[in-house]
Amino acid sequence: MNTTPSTLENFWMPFTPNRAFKAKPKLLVAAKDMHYTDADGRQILDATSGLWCVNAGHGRAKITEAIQAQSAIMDFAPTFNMAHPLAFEFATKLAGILPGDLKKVFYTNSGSESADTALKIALAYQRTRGHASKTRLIGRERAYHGVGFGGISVGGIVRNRMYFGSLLTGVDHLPHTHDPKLNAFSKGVPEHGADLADNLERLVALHDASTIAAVIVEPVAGSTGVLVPPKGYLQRLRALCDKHDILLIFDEVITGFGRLGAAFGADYFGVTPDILCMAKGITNAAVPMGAVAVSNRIYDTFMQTSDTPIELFHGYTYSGHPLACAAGIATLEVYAEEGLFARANDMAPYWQEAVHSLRDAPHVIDIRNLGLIGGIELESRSGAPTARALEVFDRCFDKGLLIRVTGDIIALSPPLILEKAHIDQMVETIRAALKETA
Ligand code: PXG
Ligand code: PLP
Repeated sequence: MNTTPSTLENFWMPFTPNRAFKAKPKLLVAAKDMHYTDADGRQILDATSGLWCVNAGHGRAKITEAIQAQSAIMDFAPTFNMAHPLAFEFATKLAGILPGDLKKVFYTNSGSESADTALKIALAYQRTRGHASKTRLIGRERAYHGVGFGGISVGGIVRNRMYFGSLLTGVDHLPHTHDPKLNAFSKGVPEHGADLADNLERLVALHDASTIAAVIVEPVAGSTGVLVPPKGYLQRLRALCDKHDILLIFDEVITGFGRLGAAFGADYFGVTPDILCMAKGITNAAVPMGAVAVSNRIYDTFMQTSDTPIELFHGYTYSGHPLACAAGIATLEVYAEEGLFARANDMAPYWQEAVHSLRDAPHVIDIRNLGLIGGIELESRSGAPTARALEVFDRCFDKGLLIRVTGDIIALSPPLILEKAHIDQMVETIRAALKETA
């Protein structure tokens, strides 16, 4: 296989310093289980599951074979006014593991589309049931809900918002839950800050509940640097949403499919939202796919009260793509056959101790973890935020380890199939890279 592209000029890379990358490219050419192979033939241990998505590890034969077989049987079928059996079969299988009464599944192709779809369903639901004034959407500071206009509007990462005009109107934000003064180096769920959920009362007092459609949160904020919700916070948010007749949306694009040691974050925290966003691990990332699960109550409201034959004016050409459904069904089988969600849960205590053993490494100012997620926050260099973490990223890659950095935070989310020896290698490589970094 020729692994050297003739030129790097034409691909505008997403969320990447293109100029720096093209001066010193990092190319991955193959992947199996816990490892990538890079263009130099080196084995790179994957501590990020690609981008939080390859939960069952890379190149799983069952998933590959399902995609290959389906692509030979039927490449594509529309799901507008038409469908194919796998789309229903996969929805039924997803319903089997989804929490509570979240049993109706709308397909998308990514997490961004899932976030925008969830917000649109929330708005249409309020209108359909006769609460047309409930149009306001509440997000959270430091949230990531992808890059669509809905997602960046309720999102809370300044650079993802500031270049893109006025965004959606009628959006407000809860404060984020990160409080290093009280919670630094918390193992698992931090003790302090459940009362931050009470900011929803403040927003209700400001806007009135009759104008608020939905609140959207990530159960654990991933992309912004692993912010674990304080003990009792999500429960409190659920209670306040119930009190004020506001829909609660969980964006489980990262926390879904075993990342926390349960099928969903909702299961882990024992809090069921009204709408739940999925992507990434839904197909083990082998074919792009996302989905939004809604409660039976929401779906039934559309079916019973819609005054038009089409109940929801929304959908994507590739909603329920046959290859994605085939990959998804095979993925759920791999998760179940190998008990990977339980495995993640069993591995979590070892993971926690290993990640927290970096507490005394140079530059480390906080460590956070939950399930098989780890966040290691470094002190920023004065005048050069992100520089230190990017150097650690490069050093780790040179040492055969793929990590993810966001700001000056190292975010880890390994495949759920990992062994203790992989955890040891990850932690020792990061420790060595930190020691070499000024
Ligand atoms: N919601 C959440 C909670 C996410 O984490 C999205 C939506 C968007 O999904 P798509 O498939 O449109 O990218 C995400 C994606 C990182 C990183 O390094 C995180 C994501 C994507 C890329 C990088 O933290 N999360
Ligand atoms: N743009 C144009 C011109 C289209 O015709 C379509 C779909 O038919 C879209 C965008 C939306 O594409 P998708 O359904 O893949 O999101």
